[in-house]
Amino acid sequence: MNKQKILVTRAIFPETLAKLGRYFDVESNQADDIWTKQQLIDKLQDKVGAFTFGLERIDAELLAACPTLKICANMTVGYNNFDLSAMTAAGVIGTNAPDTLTETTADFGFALLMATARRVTESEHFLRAGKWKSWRFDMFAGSDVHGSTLGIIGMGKIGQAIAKRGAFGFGMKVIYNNRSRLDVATEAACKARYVSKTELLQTADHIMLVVPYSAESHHTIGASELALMKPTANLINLARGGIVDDAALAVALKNQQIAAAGLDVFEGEPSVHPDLLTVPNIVLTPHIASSTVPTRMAMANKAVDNLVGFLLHGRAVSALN
Ligand code: 8YV
Repeated sequence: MNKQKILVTRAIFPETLAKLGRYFDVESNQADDIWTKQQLIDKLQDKVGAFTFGLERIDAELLAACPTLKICANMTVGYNNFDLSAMTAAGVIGTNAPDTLTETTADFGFALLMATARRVTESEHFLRAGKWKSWRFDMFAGSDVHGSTLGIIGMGKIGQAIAKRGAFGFGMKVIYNNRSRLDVATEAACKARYVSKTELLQTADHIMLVVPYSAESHHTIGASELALMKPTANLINLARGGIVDDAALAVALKNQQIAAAGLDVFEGEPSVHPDLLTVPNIVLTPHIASSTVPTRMAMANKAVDNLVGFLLHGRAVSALN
């Protein structure tokens, strides 16, 4: 029997392609070309499945042009690239990769928080530029992490893993805001206290954003929220571009309205707002929070399991619709 045809839209581990090749006739993109929407549509013409990376907009227009498509399997947790209602209407399922990157992303949240609070990249640039001539009492004096107040906006699995690191690893007071309050046992396990968004903005020393992107969470942090933050506070975004109004953040950083920011995600990435590149009190990374080899491998394996589960056995392991 002929194998079913699938498309892998970007470069991936050779092991992942080998695994997929056991079950499917695979067209891959190891050159890692960035396709236009029309190129993606053309490549999907005879395919029943797509291995996707959270970067390809799967909407009504694409679905109407790809009648053979049955499943799009993101190797990511976030799935704001899927128009799920259009997919459901077209009879196409979307899957994501839950429970593969929680701890790795929480680790990175702390990497960004530590680097931001302790001005790691700013001081490294200074050193590399040959500007370090002598010791000075306030050289790159930052803010403490231990014992401070950590405010988490978005208390899903990653938020909870960050809360535990803060409370138990760094002795931080953890407050959080979420669409719905956690049950008492989960709050106790994270040693976290529910507060209003306003209280969180006004009292946290470090604010960590881990909410999924949606129309509702667009610009969760804009000029008015930044105005509520302490002038000594740090803001960390490892959720999605668009959760923060990057232009407003650049102004707040420039005016030292807040102390510093650590950003792994950007509005319109891979483009970065030019003003964010010129302020010194910022740590910038290119959307790498989940990027360790074992975690990226686990994410890829989950997408494989979804494609195999659905196309060969009629059941995806983590269907979204
Ligand atoms: C991905 C992520 O690397 O899984 C997610 O939601 O944010 C990251 O792990 C990213 O989505 C790639 O597009």
